[in-house]
Amino acid sequence: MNDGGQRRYGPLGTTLVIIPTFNEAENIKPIVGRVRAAVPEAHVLVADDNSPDGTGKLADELAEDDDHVHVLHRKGKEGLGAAYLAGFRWGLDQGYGVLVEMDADGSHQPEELPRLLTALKGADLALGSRWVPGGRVVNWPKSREILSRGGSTYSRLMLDVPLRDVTGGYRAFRRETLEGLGMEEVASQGYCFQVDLAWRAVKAGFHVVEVPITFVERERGDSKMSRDIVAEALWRVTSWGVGSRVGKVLGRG
Ligand SMILES: Nc1nc2c(ncn2[C@@H]2O[C@H](COP(=O)(O)OP(=O)(O)O)[C@@H](O)[C@H]2O)c(=O)[nH]1
Ligand SMILES: [Mg+2]
Repeated sequence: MNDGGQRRYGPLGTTLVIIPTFNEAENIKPIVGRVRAAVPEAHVLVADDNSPDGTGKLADELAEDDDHVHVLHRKGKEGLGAAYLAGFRWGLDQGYGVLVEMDADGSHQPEELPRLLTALKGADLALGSRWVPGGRVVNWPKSREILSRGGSTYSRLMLDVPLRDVTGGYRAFRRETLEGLGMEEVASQGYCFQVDLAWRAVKAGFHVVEVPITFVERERGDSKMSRDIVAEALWRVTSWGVGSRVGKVLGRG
């Protein structure tokens, strides 16, 4: 990772906030409204996996009334990672300069987005971080906190990634960063998708900064977190870590 000290960063360009949804009918209108109020110049893309609860239709209603709101209808539930990749591709094709990841459930507060974008002015990627000084979590059971902190620490040690919150999903990318990290090869889902992208950005030499955020546990709807998502992250991170160590020993580091 370079320190960014010598780099000159170009202007940010227009921001697209990508919100992946699966069964977020109670959350979609409030979250889109909050993004539009917090950063009025930004556009929003809802990437919905054909939610049975009608989230996609509610998003269409928002898009009808607001030319800054767009909807990507996907055929079925394929996981968070696939929804983001499709959203990124859509945003890059449309020419957006900044692509933001944000959950629909209010955990990532739109009111904190201006701080992420300010940090991105001097970086390639800004990560909203719960585990740097000033970052925190509200209403999380201790078990989730232990899992999240443990997952970040394990990933940091396995992958040599100098970041405190590697699994977080509130992030702002410059378009050049997404274009330069080999997005086409990303196959991981869930938390692992976030680790994968952060690790790729660090390996590609991009300047990654962490911005403290207050993460608020969802009040409405259900979490899609599952044992499978945790298991996927554990095995992938372990195999990447072992693979990269073996590569270094063989001189291919
Ligand atoms: N499009 C799409 N969105 C998903 C999928 N799984 C989760 N999400 C969304 O990803 C965001 C984070 O998921 P969430 O259930 O809150 O996970 P948690 O915060 O780790 O408990 C929410 O906006 C979900 O609606 C999926 O398979 N497809
Ligand atoms: Mg959530």
